[in-house]
Amino acid sequence: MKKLALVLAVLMLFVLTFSFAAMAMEKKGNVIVLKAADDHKDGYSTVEGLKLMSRLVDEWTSGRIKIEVYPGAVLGSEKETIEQTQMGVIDINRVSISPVVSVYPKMAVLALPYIFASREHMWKVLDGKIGQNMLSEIEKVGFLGLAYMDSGARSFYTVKKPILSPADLKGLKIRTQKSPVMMDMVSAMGGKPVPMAFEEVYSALQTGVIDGAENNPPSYYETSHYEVAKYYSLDQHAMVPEIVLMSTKTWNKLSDADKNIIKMAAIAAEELQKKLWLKDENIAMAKVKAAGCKIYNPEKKPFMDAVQPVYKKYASKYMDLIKEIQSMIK
Ligand code: GTR
Repeated sequence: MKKLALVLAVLMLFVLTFSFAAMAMEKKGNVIVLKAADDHKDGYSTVEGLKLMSRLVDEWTSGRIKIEVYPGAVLGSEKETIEQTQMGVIDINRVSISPVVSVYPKMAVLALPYIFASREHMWKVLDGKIGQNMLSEIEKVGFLGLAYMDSGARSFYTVKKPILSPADLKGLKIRTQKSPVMMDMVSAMGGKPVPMAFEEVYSALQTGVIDGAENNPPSYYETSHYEVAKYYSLDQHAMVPEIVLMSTKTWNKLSDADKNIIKMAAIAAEELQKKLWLKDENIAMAKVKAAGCKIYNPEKKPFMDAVQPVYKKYASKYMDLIKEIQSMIK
């Protein structure tokens, strides 16, 4: 009996693996159809980037490769879509680097609090050897990176009182992305991290399940979190880049010429998104101010001091990398 169960389980695993592999890179006649996921809504800069990528690939392959863009987390929440990209169920996926850390721990260095001194510093690292090597190194875990996108800086927003220093976070339940490094950061500052899917945050803020969350201005605005958490403290604790992932299962089935086209289109998407980002940040800040949100600019030093334990934790493995990133500030 036990043997039969084992045989059945192995058979099931085989069928599942086979069908997932078959799912990667769907073909409709001679046309290759790729699914691209994003947890932001239509109109958000990252989605606009993916849509440009789709148009360019269509044009450059004369309609031989189509990229269907699915915004609004319709293919699943960020963590789920990362897993589905590893399995090849989703071909292309634009995500924040924070949750990628769970499957590729080295990426934590790019999500560390205050690791980047400015947007220029961040892009110098991403466009340089460190960032570019990581795009291909992550292939080990089932996807490669095609391009990065901008996500500005993340800051805290809360329902009942503003966060003016780490002491104000004491005892507060703060939603984090499903990411060890973001949870470590909130704990180090004295808050209680509550990992939760992006789509669940609005109602969690509304019902008091959490006291606050943290994100960049365009996300704070797009999700309407500003309606329920009106105190926005620009401590700018993390500039976490975003990444466009491509399943290796799909990638390996493409010709070199098609790989090149997809890579070039992703780079064009990155360029567009970076431009849109700057505009969207200003629009979001203006909108939330007009809606009556209270904006604060707390002194950053106490927040920087508070996150030192996070550096200690990651330094044991990635000290050289951290030092190299820090040496690129100027
Ligand atoms: C945003 C990011 C999303 C998601 C979200 C979150 O800044 O663009 O992909 O990671 O944060 O906090 O879950």
